[in-house]
Amino acid sequence: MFNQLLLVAASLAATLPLAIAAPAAAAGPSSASGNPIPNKTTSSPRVTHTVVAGRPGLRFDPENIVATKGSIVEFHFLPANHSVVEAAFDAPCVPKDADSSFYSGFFPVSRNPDGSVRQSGEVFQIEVKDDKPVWFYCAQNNGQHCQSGMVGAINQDFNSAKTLAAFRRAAAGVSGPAGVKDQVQGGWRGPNPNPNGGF
Ligand SMILES: [Cu+2]
Repeated sequence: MFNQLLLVAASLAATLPLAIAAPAAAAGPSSASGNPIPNKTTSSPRVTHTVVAGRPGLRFDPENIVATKGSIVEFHFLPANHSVVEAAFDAPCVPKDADSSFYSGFFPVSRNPDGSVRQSGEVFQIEVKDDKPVWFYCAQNNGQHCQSGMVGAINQDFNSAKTLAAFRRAAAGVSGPAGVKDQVQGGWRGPNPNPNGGF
């Protein structure tokens, strides 16, 4: 009887440490194999906002863009020959006087043989640098695109008087031709990565 109790105690003593050790051992490999945090610090992919210039008519579509800092605005160009130029709010149809302001150059593109609309094989991309409003227009003077309302805004402040509607009204009153920069700047002009974007 006494020997049997000893045996039970001995077997308990033998199994208990194992029972306690098991969870620790199970926890060991996962912490030791270490997946140290990277999943939580990986930055999310950039958001790209597609804007089509020239559809419908003399418009950017969309013409009001809300974009966070670091995201990309990618302009696609329809026939016949549009452009995008950054302006200051108080001077629509005039290139913004800043080295960092953007100017895309022109994108001549013809329609398909069957008359349907296609887009330029090139796009113009800009990076949104901060949360401040950005104003832009098309500098095509054949048809006075800027004065006709081919303007747009990124991150306009709806609580201020500086709205896209006010910018468009001011553009309509510009008497001279719309201006351009000397060269493409402030963004990236290159092959269209998404020829169906915006369609
Ligand atoms: Cu235009």
